[in-house]
Amino acid sequence: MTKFFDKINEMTISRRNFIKASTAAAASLSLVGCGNTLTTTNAGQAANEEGTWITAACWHNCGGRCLNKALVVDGVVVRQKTDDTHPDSPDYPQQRGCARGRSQRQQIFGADRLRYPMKRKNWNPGDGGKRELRGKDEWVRISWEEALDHVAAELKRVKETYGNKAILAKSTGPALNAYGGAMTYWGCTSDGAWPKPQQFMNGGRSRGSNDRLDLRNSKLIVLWGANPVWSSGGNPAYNFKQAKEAGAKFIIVDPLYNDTAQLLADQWIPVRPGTDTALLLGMAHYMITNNLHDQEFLDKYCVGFDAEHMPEGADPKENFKDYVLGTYDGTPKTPEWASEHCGTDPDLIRSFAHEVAVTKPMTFTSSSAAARTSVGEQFCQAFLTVGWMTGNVGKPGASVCSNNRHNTQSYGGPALVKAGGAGGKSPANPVYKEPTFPGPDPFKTDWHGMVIDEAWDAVINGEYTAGVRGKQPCDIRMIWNIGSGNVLNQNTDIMKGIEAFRKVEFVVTSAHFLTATAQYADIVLPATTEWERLGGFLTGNPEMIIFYSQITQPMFEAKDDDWMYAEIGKRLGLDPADFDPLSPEQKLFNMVAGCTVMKEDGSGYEKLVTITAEDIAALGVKGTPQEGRISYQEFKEQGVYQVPRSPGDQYTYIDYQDFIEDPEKNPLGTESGKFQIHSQGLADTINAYGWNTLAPIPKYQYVTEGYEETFANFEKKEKSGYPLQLTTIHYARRSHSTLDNISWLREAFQNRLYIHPADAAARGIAKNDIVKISSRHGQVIRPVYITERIMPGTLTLGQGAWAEVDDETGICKAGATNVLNGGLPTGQGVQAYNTCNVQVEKYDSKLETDYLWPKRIVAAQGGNK
Ligand SMILES: Nc1nc2c(c(=O)[nH]1)N[C@H]1C(S)=C(S)[C@@H](COP(=O)(O)OP(=O)(O)OC[C@H]3O[C@@H](n4cnc5c(=O)[nH]c(N)nc54)[C@H](O)[C@@H]3O)O[C@H]1N2
Ligand SMILES: Nc1nc2c(c(=O)[nH]1)N[C@H]1C(S)=C(S)[C@@H](COP(=O)(O)OP(=O)(O)OC[C@H]3O[C@@H](n4cnc5c(=O)[nH]c(N)nc54)[C@H](O)[C@@H]3O)O[C@H]1N2
Ligand SMILES: [Mo]
Repeated sequence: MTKFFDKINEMTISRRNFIKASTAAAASLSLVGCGNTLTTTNAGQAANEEGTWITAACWHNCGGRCLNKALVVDGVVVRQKTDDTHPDSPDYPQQRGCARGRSQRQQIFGADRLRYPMKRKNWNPGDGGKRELRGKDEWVRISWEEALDHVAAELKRVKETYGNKAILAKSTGPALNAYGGAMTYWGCTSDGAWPKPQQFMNGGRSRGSNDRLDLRNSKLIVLWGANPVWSSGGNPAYNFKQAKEAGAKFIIVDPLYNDTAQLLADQWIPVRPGTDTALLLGMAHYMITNNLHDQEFLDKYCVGFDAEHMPEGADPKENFKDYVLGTYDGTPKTPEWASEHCGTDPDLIRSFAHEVAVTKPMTFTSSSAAARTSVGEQFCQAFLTVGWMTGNVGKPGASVCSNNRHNTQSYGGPALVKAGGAGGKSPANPVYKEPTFPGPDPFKTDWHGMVIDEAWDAVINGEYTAGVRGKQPCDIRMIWNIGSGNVLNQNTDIMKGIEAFRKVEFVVTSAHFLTATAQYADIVLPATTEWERLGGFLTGNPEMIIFYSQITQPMFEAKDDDWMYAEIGKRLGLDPADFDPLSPEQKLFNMVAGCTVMKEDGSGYEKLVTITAEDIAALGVKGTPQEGRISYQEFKEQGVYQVPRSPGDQYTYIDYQDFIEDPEKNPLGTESGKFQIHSQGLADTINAYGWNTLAPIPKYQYVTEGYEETFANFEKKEKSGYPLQLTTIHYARRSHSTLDNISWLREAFQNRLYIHPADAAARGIAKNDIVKISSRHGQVIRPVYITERIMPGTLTLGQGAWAEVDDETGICKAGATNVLNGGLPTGQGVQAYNTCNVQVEKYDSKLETDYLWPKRIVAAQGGNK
C-alpha cells in the first residue's frame, strides 16, 4: 500500500480532463477508504504491472449492461476501463461504458458515503420524538448493536400494537415477510400503461421486436417517444445507427427534438405530451379516407377494426373505423381535429400518415414515456392499432413493437445466454401476495397494498383504493426502507411524502448516501454497494451476461442488506436459516452453475460453464461437476460472456412470424387468438381499478393534467394558472437519483429546464436566468435552457435530482421533479410522470451551479456539515 501511495502522491488532480474527454482514464480519483482521503490522477500506467483488472458491477437501473473493469492495486482502485475483451464491430459490438459508469469510483469511494449507523438526535423509541424535525435534525453516530436493537424493537412494538398492516414497505425483504409481512405499494412505474393493453391486445408479448440485425432491413423506423441516446444505456442507439447506415429513414415523434433525433432523425414530428392518441387518430383518419390501410391484414389477423370484424358479443357500432370517421358521434377525427389537441400541423399529420402507410417494410416502435401519462392506456391502444393498420408484422424489416426501451430496446428475441437462479426459498409477504409490478388483479379481493400515487395520501388520510373493493381504511405507523431504493425522491409527490414521513412513529432506511429517503428517517443504516459484495450477475441484454466480482472491502461499517435482515430477524426470535438459508457463496455458485447458452444450431440451451470438483472444493460450496463451454476460471477472469453475431446467423428472430404464417395453428394469447383492436376485457379491467374508465377501442379522452387542463375553459381557450405542460424524463447525468451526487457528472450535464423561446419571451426570461416552476403540488427552481428543440407550451426537466426542499419556502432548489408531479392515480396503477401542468416565472435570487454545492457529509461521521 505504501509503495502505491508513494507513486501517486506527486500526481495532480484533473477534473477538467474528465469533463472534456468524458473518460475517467485520465481523471482524478478520490479515495476515502480506511479513513484516508487521497486525491490522485494518472496512476494507472505505473501501477499496471502490479495490479489486477477485475470486472466491476455497473448495476444501476439505467438500462445499460456495460462492461466495467477496475484496476485494483493493493486493494485500491486506481483506474477503470471498459470492454476490450474482443475487437469492436457493428455485428459483435463491445459493451462500452458511458460517462456514468466511468465515474463510479466517485460513487463507491465518495466522501459522502454513509459510514456508520446513525439515529436522529431528537428521536425517541415508541413515539418517534419531535417527528416534525425529520429531514432537518442532527445525526448521532451509534453502534450496529444499538441500531439493530432499535429497529427490531420498533418493528415488534408496531406489529404487536397495530398489526403488520401498520407497516409500509416498498420492498419487504425476507425477514419482514417471515415476521408477518407489511403493506406495500405497487405500480407501473417503468412500463407506464403498457402491460394491460399488451396482455389483452397482443397476448402479452412485452417489448416484442425483431432481432437487432433485422432492423437493417427496415426502410423506415419510427421512434415514438424514445430517446435511447440518453435512456437506453449500452448499444440500442448504436444498433439504430447501423439501420440508418443501411438506408433506413428515421422519424422521431416527441415533444422534444431529443439527442436521439440529433443522431438519427430525418424528420421530427412534435406532439404535445399526453396527446399522442389524438395524433394517431388523425393519422388513422387520413389512412382510412385515402384507403391506405392494409385491409387484408386487418381482416385476417385483427378483430375490432370495422363492423364486419368484431369480437364475439361486441356491439358492431363500437368499431374503430366508425369511431374515426365519426359515424355515430358526429366528430370525424380529422387531422384538423387532432391538431387542436396534439399541436402537430395538420399537413404534417397527413404527410407522416402517408409515409407510414406506404413505406414497407417499416419498424413502428414506441418506448414507454408516452404511456407514462394519465389514461396512458388510450395511447397504447391507438399506437398498436395504427401500427397494425399498416400490416408491418412478422416479416423481415417489419414490426410493431411497444414498450421498447431500456436494455432490450432494439434487441428482439429470446435471451441467447442466461444466468442461473440463486436458489433457496424466500417467504412471500403474507399481507400482499400479488406482484408489486405491474400490480394486482383488480378483481381479486385478498390483497392489501396501495398504488404508489396513493401511498403518501394513505399514510396521511388513512384510506386507499383496492380495485373492485373500492376505498379501504388503513393505519400506517411505520415506514420501512431497507433495500427499497430512494422512494421519497422517486415516487410521485415528494411534498406529501415528507408529510407522511413526518407523521408516522418510526422510519428506518438503509442507503449508500444521505438520500431524501435517508435524510427524513429516524435511523439510517449504511449499506454496501455491489463493489463491496461477493459478486453477481447483470443480465438484460439478450446477447450477453456480466459476471462481476468483489472489488473492495466494505467501506467503513457498511453492511449488506441481507446481513441486516438476518440480524433483525434474530432479534425477533426468527432463525435466518428459515428465511435466507443459503450463504452468499452458495447463491453465487448456483447462479454460475445455472448459466445456460443457446446451442449453436438454435435448438435449445446448454450449460455455459465447466465446473470441476476442484473448483467446488476451492469455493467451499455444494455442487456437482459439469461440462460447459468455458471454464469457471476463464469466465471469472473475463467477467462477461457475449454471443458473437453476424447477419443471417441462426439466431435471427422475426417477431410474430409463426402467427403471420399460420394464424390458425399459432393463435395469440388473446381472447380471440388475434390482435384485438377491440377488447372488452381490457376496458373492464381498467374500469375495475377504480380511477377512470377506458373504452374497448382507442378513443381520445381528456386526462388529468393533460393539455386540455392547462385551460380553465378549453372550449373558450381560456388558460388556467398552470398553462404549460412538463415532462420529466430520464436524464444522461444520472440513473434516476443514483449518481446525481457525482460532481463530475453534475458539471458535464447541467440540470436545466428546457423552454421554448416564445414561452421564455412571454415571461421576460433570458438565457441562463433562474426560474421558479410551480405545479398544483409544489415548486422548484432551476436555470433555463432556451431552445427551439422543445415544442411551444411544453417543457422538460430530467427526473432524479436529489431533492433539497427548503422547509420555510417549500421550494426545492435541486429541481427534483417529483416535487412537481402529484400522485394522480390512473389506469392500471400508472405513474403519470409526463402529464403535469405547470407555470414558470422568473426567479430573482441567485442559485449557485450545483456541482459546486457541498456534499452531504454528515457531521456525526466526521464530515463538515
Ligand atoms: N441515463 C438514464 N437512462 C435511463 C434511466 C435513467 O434514469 N437515466 N432510467 C431507465 C429506466 S428505469 C427507464 S423506465 C427508462 C425510461 O425510458 P423511456 O420510457 O424511453 O422514457 P424517457 O427516456 O423518459 O423518455 C423518452 C422520450 O419520450 C419523450 N416523451 C415524454 N413524454 C412524451 C409524450 O407524452 N409523448 C411522446 N410522444 N413523447 C414523450 C421524451 O421527451 C423523451 O425524448 O430509461 C432507462 N434509462
Ligand atoms: N418524476 C419522475 N419520477 C420518476 C420517473 C420519471 O420518469 N419521472 N421514473 C421512475 C422510474 S421508471 C423508476 S424505475 C424509478 C426508480 O426509482 P428508484 O428505484 O428509487 O431508483 P434510484 O433513484 O436509482 O434509487 C436507488 C437507490 O438505492 C440505492 N441502492 C442501490 N443498491 C442498493 C443496495 O443494494 N442496498 C441499498 N440499501 N441501497 C441500494 C442507491 O444508492 C439509490 O439511492 O423512478 C421513478 N421516478
Ligand atoms: Mo424505470
